[in-house]
Amino acid sequence: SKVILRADYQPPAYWIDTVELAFDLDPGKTRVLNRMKVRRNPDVTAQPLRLDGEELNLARVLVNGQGTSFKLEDSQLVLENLPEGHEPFDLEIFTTCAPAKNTKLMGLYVSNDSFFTQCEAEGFRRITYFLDRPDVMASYTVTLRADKARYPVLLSNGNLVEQGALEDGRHFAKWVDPFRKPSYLFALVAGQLVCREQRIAARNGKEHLLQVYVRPGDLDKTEHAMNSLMASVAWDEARFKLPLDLERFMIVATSDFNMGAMENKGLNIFNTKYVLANQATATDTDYSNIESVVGHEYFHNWTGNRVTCRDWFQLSLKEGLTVFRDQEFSQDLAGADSARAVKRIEDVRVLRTAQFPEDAGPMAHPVRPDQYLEINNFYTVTVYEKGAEVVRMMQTLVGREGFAKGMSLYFERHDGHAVTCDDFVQAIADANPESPLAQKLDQFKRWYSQAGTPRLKAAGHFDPVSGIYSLALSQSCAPTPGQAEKLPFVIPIALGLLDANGNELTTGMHVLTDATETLTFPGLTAAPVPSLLRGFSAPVVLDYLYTDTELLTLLAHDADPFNRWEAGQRLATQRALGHIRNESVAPADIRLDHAFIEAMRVILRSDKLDAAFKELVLTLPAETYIAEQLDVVDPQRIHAVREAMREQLAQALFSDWAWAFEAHSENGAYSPDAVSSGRRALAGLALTHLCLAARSSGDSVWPGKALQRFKDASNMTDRFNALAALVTSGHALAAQALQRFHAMFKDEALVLDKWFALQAGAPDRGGNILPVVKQLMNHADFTLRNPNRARSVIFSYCSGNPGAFHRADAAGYVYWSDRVIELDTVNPQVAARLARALDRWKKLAEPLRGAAREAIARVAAKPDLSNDVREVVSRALA
Ligand code: HT7
Ligand code: ZN
Repeated sequence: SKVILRADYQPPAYWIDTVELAFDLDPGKTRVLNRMKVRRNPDVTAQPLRLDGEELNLARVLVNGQGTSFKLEDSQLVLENLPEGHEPFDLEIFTTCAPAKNTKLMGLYVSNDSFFTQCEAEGFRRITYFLDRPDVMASYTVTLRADKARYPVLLSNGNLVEQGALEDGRHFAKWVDPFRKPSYLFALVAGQLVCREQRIAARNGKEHLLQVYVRPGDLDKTEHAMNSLMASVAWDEARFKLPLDLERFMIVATSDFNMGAMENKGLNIFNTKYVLANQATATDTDYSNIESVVGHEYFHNWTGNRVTCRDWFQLSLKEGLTVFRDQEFSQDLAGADSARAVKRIEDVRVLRTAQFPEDAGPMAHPVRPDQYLEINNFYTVTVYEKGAEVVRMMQTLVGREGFAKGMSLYFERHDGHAVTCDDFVQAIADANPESPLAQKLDQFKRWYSQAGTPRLKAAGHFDPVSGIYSLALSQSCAPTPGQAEKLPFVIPIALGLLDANGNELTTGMHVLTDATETLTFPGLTAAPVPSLLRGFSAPVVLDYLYTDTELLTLLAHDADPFNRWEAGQRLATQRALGHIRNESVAPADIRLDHAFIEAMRVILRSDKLDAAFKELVLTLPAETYIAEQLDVVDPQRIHAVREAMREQLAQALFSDWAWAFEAHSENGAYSPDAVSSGRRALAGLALTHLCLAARSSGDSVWPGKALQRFKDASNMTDRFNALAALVTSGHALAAQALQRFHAMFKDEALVLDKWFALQAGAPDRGGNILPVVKQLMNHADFTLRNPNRARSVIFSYCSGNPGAFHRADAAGYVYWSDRVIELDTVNPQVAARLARALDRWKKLAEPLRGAAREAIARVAAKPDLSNDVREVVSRALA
């Protein structure tokens, strides 16, 4: 295992034109016959053919029907005596593998007695020997054979061309994919599945068959996924003129899956979490995640599948672009401007709480990384979410129409090919030659090559004599691993100026390209309030020393809803930081000022704002976000201060919360639309605060109401919010509610995940959570082998509950290292994600810092670690 460098890219020495795969599916020993047409790449000097393969048993290799000599070297099958010249030759390879033993869930594996595959990024080599790299695109024909009673459904990519019975109760199905594809998009599924079907007609009148496959019993949870798929097809046609290019498009759900979903051509495979929903089992958040993941995978059909990546360093070519597309899709579906803004705020919240820390930590890497040891470690928030922000900036710089034109040019140029991030930016720029993107193209590309979050400093000065307001801007970017010096970025800054009464004086867009620039605004009579980086127009940290008065003006009046929310977050963050730093005041004695509380009350009571927006404003910044604003971090203090602030808001706004709860609780028919889900979210937040207030007052009215609501709720959102209100407020009624919840949903795996996660993520009171987590792991329903279940307990504690995890006695860290080591033997990908929980250990206050280092060193000292975990822990210690 060695580090792979982007700079070392070489085109393949051979091309594989066609692949005929025949599977005899058996959980213990599956036989795979792989017949390929291979030819030398005329552009590359002659060399042996090196095929990738992992955990395969090789039985036979034939070249043009004849046996041939071969070597097995470092997980590669090396063939030296191949026909000369550039004519295609037949290569036949027969191997077996053991799907039932495959706990890594990469390649071919068994889940609930069905077969599934996961080939991205390098899983196809666990199925057969192959040039397992995305720039080798081939045409696939696949024959599946299996026991008919046990595996009645046999699926692969493309179209079903033949099926029938075989001897001994077996049957077969033959699938032909009309599109050439890289091996990572190969898929097969076999098992006892049922499906919801929908026939649709495209704009050109062509018919398509859409199918969502699930286990028998789950069919009543497929309507929303199907609706989301139909909406995705319609949206891509309407917004980008990109049609569905297949007669048949299938989604299959499995409960054992490393990630969210996979865009295999015509046969998407999904984690059940992103397919199954009905009002009794899924929350509004689940509904909205399903919509965006179904959209995301569908949109990959063009951005990823029709045009794919030349190599894995270009991953953001498909992922950043496709996240951008799914974000736009969800915004467009949300409808009203205010609902779009809510979605934007949610996306930025993810970026700032997850990606900004990544960009400041040991795993920081450019959107287009330069090196990796294990590519699975680079399916990151940087490649995905920051990548999406980079695409969004392109749209901002060329305009919405210009961007659509650029997309068309991109497909005109590259359809059917494996290309690079540069090719994408070039197409968008070439379609918009007058745009600031085209004019600053090379500089813009630094967003792909330089890691780290830029800091944008802004300082205003008003000269009452000349009436000129000047805004001095400067940008910088801290060093990241391997990149000491950074050059200036192209930063689009959407801005507005408000007068002291909140009236908008001017708005505009400035594209900052130099390290420092000063903007001037003449003709003013008083110092304005600047509203900067509206809509979060660039993924940067904005440093502007806002006064409370300015922030209160923005919170009350800014025409840009994002910056309205942002002003509220800044007010809260400033207060939290002040209290965290002032160690002479115990969290219990913290007092929030009148101005802040009143501003929050006004938002909560507003008759102009949507409930969803209010919920976002009234939610305090996350603990991880607050931690990023500090040089030295004491997670327990951050937690205590944030909790104290919540309790204060709970008490000070008690009657307002009570009003909010009553006014937003309704018992009409359930619908997951933006307005209804916003109302439920606000009612849920209100109930949490009412239970928190009861905590200090000792009053049991609201906890009693929460329990009643928990029992009576007609949908999972209300039920779960009520349960969470009891659990997070630490009320005695929580125990019976939890017990009842488990009894109600004992057969619903995804609901049990919520039950586990809620307890592992609950606020720590006197160190009680770690013992709870250990108990949960002993629960009959717990298993380390199922990634969703492992995440629901272990990740909810180690990554989702900093106040409980960072214990002074270091027991949280010992638990973490034990789990990383244990998980690594089962599923290295999941283990490596868990390993990232201590990424930011260097910021921790002593003695936590030393204890965390020791725990990481303990993992690193383990021999035989996977590349996945090895890469994460060695970077952390570097
Ligand atoms: N493109 C998909 C990535 C993915 C994946 C990667 C590594 C290991 C397992 C995986 N499952 C899915 C998901 C996506 O971005 O759409
Ligand atoms: Zn994706």
